[in-house]
Amino acid sequence: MTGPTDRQPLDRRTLARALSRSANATVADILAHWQPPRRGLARRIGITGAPGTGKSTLISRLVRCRLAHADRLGVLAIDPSSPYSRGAILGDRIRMDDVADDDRLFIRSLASRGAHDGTSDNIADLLAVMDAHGFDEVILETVGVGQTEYAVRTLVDTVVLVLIPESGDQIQAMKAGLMEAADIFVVNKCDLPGAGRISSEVRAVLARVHRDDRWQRRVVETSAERASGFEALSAAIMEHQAWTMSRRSEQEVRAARAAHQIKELFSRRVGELVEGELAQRLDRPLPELYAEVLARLATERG
Ligand SMILES: Nc1nc2c(ncn2[C@@H]2O[C@H](COP(=O)(O)OP(=O)(O)O)[C@@H](O)[C@H]2O)c(=O)[nH]1
Ligand SMILES: [Mg+2]
Repeated sequence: MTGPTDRQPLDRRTLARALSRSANATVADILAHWQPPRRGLARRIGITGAPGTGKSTLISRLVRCRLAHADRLGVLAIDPSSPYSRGAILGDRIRMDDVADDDRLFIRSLASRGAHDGTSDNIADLLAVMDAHGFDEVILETVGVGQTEYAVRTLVDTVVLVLIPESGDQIQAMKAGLMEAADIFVVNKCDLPGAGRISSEVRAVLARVHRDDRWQRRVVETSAERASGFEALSAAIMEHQAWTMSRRSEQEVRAARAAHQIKELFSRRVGELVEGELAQRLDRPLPELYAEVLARLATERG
């Protein structure tokens, strides 16, 4: 998947502008600015978990390991509460000086429409922009609030769920579906007391929750404080990537991503109509409304 000779240098300003535009775009804007993927499939790694579990900090450490495997590495954080900037995660002591100036790395945090209610319906569009810019790998940070994990599952190849020693109650309450949605479980901040107990609890839950694809889910302990666990996490990601890629062709992955994006675009376009032009006319029988939405869509050109 790597091969630096066949691509143009990364145009950071164009990319940054395209991402900002897509974060707030209407469906018509997205279609008007669509660009084909520039190279082979980028590996997509989703890092999800509750706010404050240390995802941004973890990613700033993980990118050092991932740069060994990518000539062009992107990080997209759909979490405006701890934005990245060049050199630091804003509001955080932890610096990323030794990677922030690396030309192979592009980091951006964005507010996503709906990010707070966990729907984040335009993440697919943002990832498509990254594809158009020829990344080898994209790491996506999302706040895990239930719904997002399921959306993220279909958008990325590898889902990493970040937990911390204080997540005890969360694990008890965790839905089986959530445990199924993740491929790798990180017990982060393992410098804090109780990390070992959480790891065992996660392993116990995993032993009970069956997954029919038979991937052996990993539990990895990490700590930015102790600078430990990131190589192990990176290795687990590689293992899962190899495993998943050996089961799905590039064509199948592309088709799944396209299916997700087209469904999102239609759902949003219908939302735009229902909340816009049709808002005053919703008191009609459902079949009539449906027919009107169809008729309107039929007059549109993508
Ligand atoms: N003790 C400890 N604190 C950490 C660690 N990693 C991050 N933190 C702290 O946890 C807080 C939240 O981190 P952040 O990366 O913004 O979390 P996010 O909201 O999940 O992205 C910050 O104050 C970090 O300094 C760690 O490994 N150990
Ligand atoms: Mg964050």
